[in-house]
Amino acid sequence: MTKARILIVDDEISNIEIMNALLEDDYDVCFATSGQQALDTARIAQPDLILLDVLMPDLDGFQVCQRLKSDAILADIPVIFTTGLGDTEDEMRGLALGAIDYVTKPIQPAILRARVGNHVELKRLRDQLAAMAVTDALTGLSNRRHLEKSLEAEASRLARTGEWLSVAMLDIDFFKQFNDTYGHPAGDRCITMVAAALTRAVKRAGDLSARYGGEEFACILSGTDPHSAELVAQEILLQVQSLNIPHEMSQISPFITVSIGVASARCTAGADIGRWIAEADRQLYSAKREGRNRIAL
Ligand code: GH3
Ligand code: MG
Ligand code: MG
Ligand code: MG
Repeated sequence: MTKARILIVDDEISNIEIMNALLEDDYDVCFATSGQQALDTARIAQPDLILLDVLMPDLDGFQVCQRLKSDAILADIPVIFTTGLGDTEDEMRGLALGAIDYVTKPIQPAILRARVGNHVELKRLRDQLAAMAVTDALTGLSNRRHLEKSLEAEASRLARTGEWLSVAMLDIDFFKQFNDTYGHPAGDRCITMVAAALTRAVKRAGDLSARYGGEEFACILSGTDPHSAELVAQEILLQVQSLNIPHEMSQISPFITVSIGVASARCTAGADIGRWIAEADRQLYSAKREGRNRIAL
């Protein structure tokens, strides 16, 4: 397991040294000695936890916390205030700003380590949960919900420039017979291999592949016009064919194949993502009807 990263923010070097000595064996520690430097470093280092001094010249810890919490990229990083300010008001203010904990100086080594340990563990579990919520467990691809959310975000992003967006839907051919012939566990392995083939074919930044249902997949091809989408779909067909997964009961090939439907449209403000999904699905149905192992668009 990689070490969690902790950002220590304090305008007094001696405080940083004390905390670093307590944490450096177990964590990947980085530092900042001012509020502004803390914000810059947080953005670059993406720490798992921030130990934040309150009293600092210029931007103080409360202001830094406020800015962290109102920044979408940084808001989820847990913040523990470390401060000489011991009174309840200050502690309440810190917690109200979204800090997860508050420890007072002088630092009690065992307490600092225990609290840091607890919050790092919670952060790790939270990250795991967030990843699971968007991932298909069998294939490791995105799940359907994540694909739909991403499609919505991508379509509205591209609407500003009116760019093309294409969606490819694919479905494994004669998969019922595959399961019947080789068994359900082999079917699962086949689905996983097709997912890997898909990942090899769909790899541009902004693209996304998902398991849409049982043996159905969907891809977002961002900024991709119909011609380029067809090229990607051809690459998917090739990648799946070259898996050479035997399928003796397929009516069209000795190996596993897929059929692909592609929908392309220029993005416009407020466009419903259903139009891509429904059209790709219609085209997929055409590809099946026209003989399978092919693309319809
Ligand atoms: P077509 O060429 O028309 O697509 O024929 P098909 O047999 O593939 O038909 P369809 O797409 O309707 O069949 C889906 C089959 O996929 C039915 C189901 O048993 C199987 N399946 C769905 N999800 C899973 C899964 O997670 N694992 C396995 N092993 N099989 C699955
Ligand atoms: Mg200070
Ligand atoms: Mg199907
Ligand atoms: Mg099928």
